[in-house]
Amino acid sequence: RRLLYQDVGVIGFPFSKGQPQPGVRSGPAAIRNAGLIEKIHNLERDVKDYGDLDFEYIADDPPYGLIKNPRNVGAANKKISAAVSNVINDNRLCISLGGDHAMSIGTLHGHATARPDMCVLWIDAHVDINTPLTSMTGNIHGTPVSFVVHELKDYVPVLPGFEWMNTCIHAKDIAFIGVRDIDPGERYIMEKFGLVCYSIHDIDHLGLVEVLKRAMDNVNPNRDRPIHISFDIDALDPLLAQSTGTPVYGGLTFREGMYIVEEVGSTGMVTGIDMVEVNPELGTKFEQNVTVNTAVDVLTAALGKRRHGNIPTGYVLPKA
Ligand code: NNH
Ligand code: MN
Ligand code: MN
Repeated sequence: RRLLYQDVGVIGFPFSKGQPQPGVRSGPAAIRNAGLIEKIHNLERDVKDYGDLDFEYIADDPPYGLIKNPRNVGAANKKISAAVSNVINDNRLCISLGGDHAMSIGTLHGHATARPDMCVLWIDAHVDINTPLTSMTGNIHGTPVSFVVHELKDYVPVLPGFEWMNTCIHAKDIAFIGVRDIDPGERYIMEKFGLVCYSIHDIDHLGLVEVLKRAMDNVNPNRDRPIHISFDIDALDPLLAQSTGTPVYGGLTFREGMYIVEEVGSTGMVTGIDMVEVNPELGTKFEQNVTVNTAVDVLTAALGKRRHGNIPTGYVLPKA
């Protein structure tokens, strides 16, 4: 299958202001230390490491209603958006390493700036579509989708720090998979705007093969649009991803997670991937290793590593 972008760019966003646990800042370093760049290189794809963005700290950042750190999160996402569109404009598939999920305001905005025809698969235990006014926690990582969907524009106030921002996708351009923890306001928004959501219940009922086929038919019926996969590690079961801020029991198995990214990756249309909410400071050392290694496995599978094996190029079969 021809790939829309053969070459890969990796960029790290050591960012934690969208939720209260600072350790998620170490996600990009842990994922790199587990050998991500080398493993992508081994897939015979050119890979460029753009390094980590650093974010200036805004000391005077009082909450907006319940919402914490609006200026820090807004300013960081402005930089994230520019960084992601820069990678994609270099004709590279952009891998964004997080960092908490608030950074996907910027990754989606930047991706849509470079590729306005892109669509989104949001793989998460949560739907992250609280508005700043429905959020019960005040953590922006529970709200990123509300900032980017055109149809929600009238329901999302312009937070301090977000003046630069505009909405960039339609409600019909995003599908959620793996959901099992949704707030009342989020459920209401999903119904009102007809957002497509496949919960863990749907996977139990229909099977993942059917769920993924339906999700792709919803957002990308002709398989001709660039795809952004926003992968929250908490989509996976806590057995695999205990080192994350809000684990929820009964998640995707390792095999289900791998199947999703292998299948979507094999369309050749993936142009952006977020790997978020990996917090290498939570859990035991064993749990940290399992979580980080699973994140790397998901990313390499999305880029073409196949469990049935990849045909080696230039292989010479030794003759007897
Ligand atoms: N829905 C909750 C909130 O808005 C939890 C969100 N937590 C996440 N999202 N990890 O992926 O705060
Ligand atoms: Mn999330
Ligand atoms: Mn989540």
